[in-house]
Amino acid sequence: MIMMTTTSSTSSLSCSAQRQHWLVLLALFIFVASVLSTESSMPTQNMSHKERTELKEEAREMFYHAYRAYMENAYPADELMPLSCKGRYRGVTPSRGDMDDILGNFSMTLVDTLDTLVLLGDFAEFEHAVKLVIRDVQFDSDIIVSVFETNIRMVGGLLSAHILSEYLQKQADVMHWYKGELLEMARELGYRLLPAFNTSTGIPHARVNLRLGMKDPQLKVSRETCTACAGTILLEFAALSRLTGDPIFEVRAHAAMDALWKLRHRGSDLMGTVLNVHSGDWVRRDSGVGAGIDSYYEYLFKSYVLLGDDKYLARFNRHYNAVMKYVSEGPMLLDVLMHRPHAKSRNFMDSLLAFWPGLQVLSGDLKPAVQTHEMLYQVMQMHTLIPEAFTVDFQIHWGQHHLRPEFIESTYFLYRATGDHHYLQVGKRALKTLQQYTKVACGYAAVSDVRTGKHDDRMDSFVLSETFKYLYLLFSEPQDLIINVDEFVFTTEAHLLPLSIAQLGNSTFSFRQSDDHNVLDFMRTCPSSNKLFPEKVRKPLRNFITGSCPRTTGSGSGGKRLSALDFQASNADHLRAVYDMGITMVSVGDRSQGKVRLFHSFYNAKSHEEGEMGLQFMQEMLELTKLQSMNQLAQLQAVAFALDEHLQDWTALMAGPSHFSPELIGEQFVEGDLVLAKPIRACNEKLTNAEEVKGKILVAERGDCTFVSKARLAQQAGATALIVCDNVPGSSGETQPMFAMSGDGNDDVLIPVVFMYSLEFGKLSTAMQRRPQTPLRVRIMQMVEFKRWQLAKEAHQNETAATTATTQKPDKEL
Ligand code: DMJ
Repeated sequence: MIMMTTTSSTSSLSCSAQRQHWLVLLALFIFVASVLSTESSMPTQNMSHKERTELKEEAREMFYHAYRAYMENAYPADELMPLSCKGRYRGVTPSRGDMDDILGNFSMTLVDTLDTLVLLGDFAEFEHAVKLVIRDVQFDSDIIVSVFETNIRMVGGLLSAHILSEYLQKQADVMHWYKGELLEMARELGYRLLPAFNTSTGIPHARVNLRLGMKDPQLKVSRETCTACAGTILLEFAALSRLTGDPIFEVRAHAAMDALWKLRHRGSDLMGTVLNVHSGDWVRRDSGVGAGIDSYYEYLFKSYVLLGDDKYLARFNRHYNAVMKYVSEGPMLLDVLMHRPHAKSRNFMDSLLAFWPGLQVLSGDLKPAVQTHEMLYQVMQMHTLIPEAFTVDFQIHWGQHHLRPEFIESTYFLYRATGDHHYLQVGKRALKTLQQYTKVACGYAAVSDVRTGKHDDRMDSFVLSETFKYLYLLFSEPQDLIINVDEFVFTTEAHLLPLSIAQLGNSTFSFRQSDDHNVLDFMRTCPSSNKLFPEKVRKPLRNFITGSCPRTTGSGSGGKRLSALDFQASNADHLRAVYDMGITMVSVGDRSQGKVRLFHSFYNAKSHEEGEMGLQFMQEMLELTKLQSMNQLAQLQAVAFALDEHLQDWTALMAGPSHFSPELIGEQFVEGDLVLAKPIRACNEKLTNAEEVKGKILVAERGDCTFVSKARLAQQAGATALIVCDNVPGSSGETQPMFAMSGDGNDDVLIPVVFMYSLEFGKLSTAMQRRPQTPLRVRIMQMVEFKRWQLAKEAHQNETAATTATTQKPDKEL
């Protein structure tokens, strides 16, 4: 019998690009191991009907708290500024640069919010709000806006409100006065966006002037747009054409999609993120599923669902296969270069990609959806709120949190697909976290850095149109809702477009299969459009999200052997395969430490063949564990100090490195006296003891500002290194994963910077207090080097002792 123990209690640390490959491998492995140790592997507690109803009502209250704050303090502005408690107006409120291109002084938050009111069953407020929009909103403004944002928030908002107004007229016998005014407004706005489509490729410009079209002199130089910006038009424009009978919108949107498709890399089938609308040249060739491209994929798939055109499914499937081949790395999704897809182009993920599991659920590929969602959930638990971007070892890359909906959206779709109450529990946690950390007196405020929890004066319109809508839907039962959401497609801004739109017909294009799509391409994929007739797919979402692609095989005699690297502890098939191979898993010690012991026995294996496979699996696991600990040790830093006055006897405390400071490699070390920063958080403009700091190693406490800003202050004061100690009492590297501190992308910090948890730092601090008159001398180095140094010292002492022993006669005969 083979027995081994592995652990997930330490996390990988990243200091250099060369290590990226290992990091990916390691992060995957750690993820797998940690899945065993977290609540996700435990049977989820079912949520009672009572609790679910309470949470639904809490989601409703959250919506109203934000909605009222906007209506009472900001309307008719586009957005509420929740800290100043007033409206944000374009051209009036100080500009935030390009970010303000979403604002058109057209009461965006109210328009974006209309259909949420219907889902909440508040027909009176919906009717009132529709009247306000018809009365107050106008588009004839000399303002440059983003085509993409105006389309998804305004055109989409107006269209779904129009559809629901007509629906309520029939179903609830209200709003009899309504005569299609919102549809007319959507048509007008659509026309104002159309000049952006006059490019040689047909791919729309990123921005347009609402009054002057592309004649605005500022737009003369306009060239670049993002893939998502150009590829997230079709749902709204098709609905607009079908509802108004005016084909122009749908024609333009199809043309843009066709032009984009032609720009894919013919070898990899991947797309970049930024392109030139005139030449069609790629400006950024990074290819992932997050910022810059996200909703392009979403609209390919949903265009097929809404419009029934096979070519969009074929295109989606081609891209999807490419993404799963090159971008997907276990549960992670990492950008590659479209023309060199085997090379990762960045080592972090952005929070926008959290929509991807939701899309995978809709397309029927449930397993990877569950995995990526689980990873995101762990990132959320680690940082309280999902940061705008995080590294492959799940550290913060960009610390903002904009109250985005994507993670909750995926949670909702996963719950609908699986019925697993785990997703209700995840939703509950997300809801409570928003309540605790983002609720302010005047609405909900984004967070400028999840490390400090500091609020930002912004509440984007998608908070009301998406975040709270998906939260409410998650906890609702079908009978709570006036409409059957399964009969609708959710746009990327969560606006509802009915599947019946396809029946309105289309006079703009034929359903002919275009030549560049090989039918076999999508027969090989899952779901296969060969088996799924479009009408069937357009039926209730539930019907097409129950299956999942056979992405992994078990160990059964005919199947491929499950390797340790592929093993996913959250995958029931894998657990069964491992069991059949004669391997038993037992959690040891505290589950939170994630220690799992694996036993292998031929007697327990289903067959001799599977027993052999089990043996191989155990050997691979051992190799992985070895790699894991070697890698961790190599990157772990040590803060060493002498236990005696003669600097003979040294001990080392565990510390973590940073992504933004030079790495101490091999025999390199920094030695110096310790000095505490004044003030201890080192966030002010200057240290009050800057003179004393020169030439010493500074100690600062975590909190109030970023790690890198503390480092800059230390460097400015002339410190030779910085130790940041944790601000959470009792934390320790023995029980928590060590991590590498993230920076802000700049490389101006030239002194080494390390992080210590509280218990380890406590030991250092005790040593300092023991000899208050003499400064404590420490050495910062790689932990592995410290160990080597100690071994060499011991060997030397032994040698000396041996030499002495041969030259001196012992006092006693031994
Ligand atoms: C929303 O406006 C839409 O979901 C868009 O597709 C992506 N960004 C925001 C939410 O994060």
